[in-house]
Amino acid sequence: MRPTLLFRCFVLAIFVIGNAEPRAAQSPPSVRNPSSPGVERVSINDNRFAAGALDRGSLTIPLEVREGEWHPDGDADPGVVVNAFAVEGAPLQVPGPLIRVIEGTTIRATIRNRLTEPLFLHGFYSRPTASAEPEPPLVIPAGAVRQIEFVAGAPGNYFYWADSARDVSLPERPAPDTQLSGALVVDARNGSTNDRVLVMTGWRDPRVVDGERVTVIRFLINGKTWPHTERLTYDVGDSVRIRVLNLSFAVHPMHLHGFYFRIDSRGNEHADSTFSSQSSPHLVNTERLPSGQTLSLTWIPTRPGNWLFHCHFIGHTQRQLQLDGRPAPPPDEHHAVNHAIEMMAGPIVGITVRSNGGNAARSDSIGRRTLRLMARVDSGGSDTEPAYGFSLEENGGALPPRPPYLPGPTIVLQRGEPVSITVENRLPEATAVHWHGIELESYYDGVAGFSGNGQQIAPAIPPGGTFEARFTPPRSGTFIYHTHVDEFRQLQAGLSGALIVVDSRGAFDPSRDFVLMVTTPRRVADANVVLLNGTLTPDAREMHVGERYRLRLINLHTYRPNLRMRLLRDGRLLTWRALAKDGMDLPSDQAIVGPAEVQMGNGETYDFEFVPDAVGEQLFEVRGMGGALLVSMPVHVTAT
Ligand SMILES: [Cu+2]
Repeated sequence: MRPTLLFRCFVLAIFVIGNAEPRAAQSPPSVRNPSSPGVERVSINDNRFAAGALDRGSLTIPLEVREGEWHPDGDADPGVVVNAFAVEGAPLQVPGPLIRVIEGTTIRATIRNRLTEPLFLHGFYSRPTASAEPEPPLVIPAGAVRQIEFVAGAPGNYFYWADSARDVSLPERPAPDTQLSGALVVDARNGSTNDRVLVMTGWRDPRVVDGERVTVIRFLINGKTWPHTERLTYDVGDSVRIRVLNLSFAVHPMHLHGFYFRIDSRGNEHADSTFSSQSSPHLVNTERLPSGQTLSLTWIPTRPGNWLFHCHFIGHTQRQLQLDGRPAPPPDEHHAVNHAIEMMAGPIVGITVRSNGGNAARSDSIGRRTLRLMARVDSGGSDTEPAYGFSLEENGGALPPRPPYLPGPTIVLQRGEPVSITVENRLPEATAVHWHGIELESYYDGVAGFSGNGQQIAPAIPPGGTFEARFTPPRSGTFIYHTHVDEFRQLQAGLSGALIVVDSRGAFDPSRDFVLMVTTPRRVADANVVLLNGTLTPDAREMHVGERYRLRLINLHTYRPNLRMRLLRDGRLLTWRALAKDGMDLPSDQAIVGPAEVQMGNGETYDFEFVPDAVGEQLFEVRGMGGALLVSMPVHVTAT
């Protein structure tokens, strides 16, 4: 194992913890080896089948809570003891049994508490609630059983959850209670049930290993971590419908590779808002999903291949400590070939889209604009905190020709113009580049060891190697290019940049087009601030009164999913007009003027139009959770 891995595990423990401190472990870790004799195994619930018995408008569902051994990684890997729900007499399930009924159905549930502590049960009530708040929990003493009857109200994605011993909020539950969660889906009378329900949970266990305090963390989708999560399979042209419920303790900005998806609803435990079919579509490729929130999405895959749907909080998708607190085992020597399977973990779903027999789009290199993107070692790095960066070459000389290579050069492409970008790896380690937000063929998508189709899978680029990516960007907007190999390390080292697509190449004017990209500082010592366009101290920019400026905001930080970007004068927010989200132009009813502030998860981009109306000093600032100022950039506004 490289020394950097151990160091990174320590760093990760700092950065993947959510906003609520878990209770310290009172007892030795409850980690069990596979197949501990006499211990009940928890089964994985893929949420495809509703639990309970339906009869003439009533659902009868007998539930109980017991203790069992759950295997969040592979089935042959160690497990941990957790409390979980089961249909009475049936195996325990993580996530809990799916309760799914048509609106108006009466739900008759019994819940038996087989734990030795009282159970606090949340979520068994009609929606919407009278108070517009979640209803208080039902307390079930140890060993007791309770009956609950309620009518499933408004259609939507809801959930139930519980904790034992003492009642805390959903994100504050201690490790053994984190999997006491299940989906409660209420379908409209005429609604389609041809969809998938993905319940995201989290598990974290603080403990002391070899005298050091560590926190072991897992983020799951339907009870498993990548690569053990279910692989979803569709055909080109299918209508993919997915309901995502974040019942974990952290924010997950969920990113789909290669396509936009339509957000159809957003909700929480007690309320859901379905966007009207009359309103304009909400099209994104990344949606920030805080703890306790839900969404429904629709997506029609039009290109075959392997695609990822994953959390873009990179700390969550990095390999974690083993369940007992020891460092993750070293990756196989061939991980450069098998990167996606070996080097990623956590809340990731792989989606295979099968070709429907039509010819795949051809991508020969005739008539393509040719660029060369070089991943290079930058100045000022160290073994534990490497400094990497990109330089860009077209028709000869590279920009920049020598260090520093931070920030990554902005790549400006023209909509509809075929491009070939050869990525050349001059690093001492493997890498690959993902074209984040670009609608392209899977093989060029940049997830080493995963992107591609059938037997043709894109490899990582070994040191000294190259990979040619070919695509034709179909729309103008603000996108990102970044490494998709060993991302926590390589992104922090500097391997990212802005990818701007414009209607015509001359349309990009850096004096009016402001790319404002936030990334992680290279040194952990700078972790209380962030980089804006590659620097902690950005130079002032100039604007003129009455002119139109396009602000292209990008959050590509590895672990700050709550950044607030603001534009102020004299301490007061200015106003701007929303133009685009994730590179997709907003329909006119969403392209509205509002206060110049936006909250951004990792992997999101937003475009705003700003017209200064007075001379003076303005400030663009980036703040974190709790309002801490992370970086700021002065803007001088002068007369035209
Ligand atoms: Cu996440």
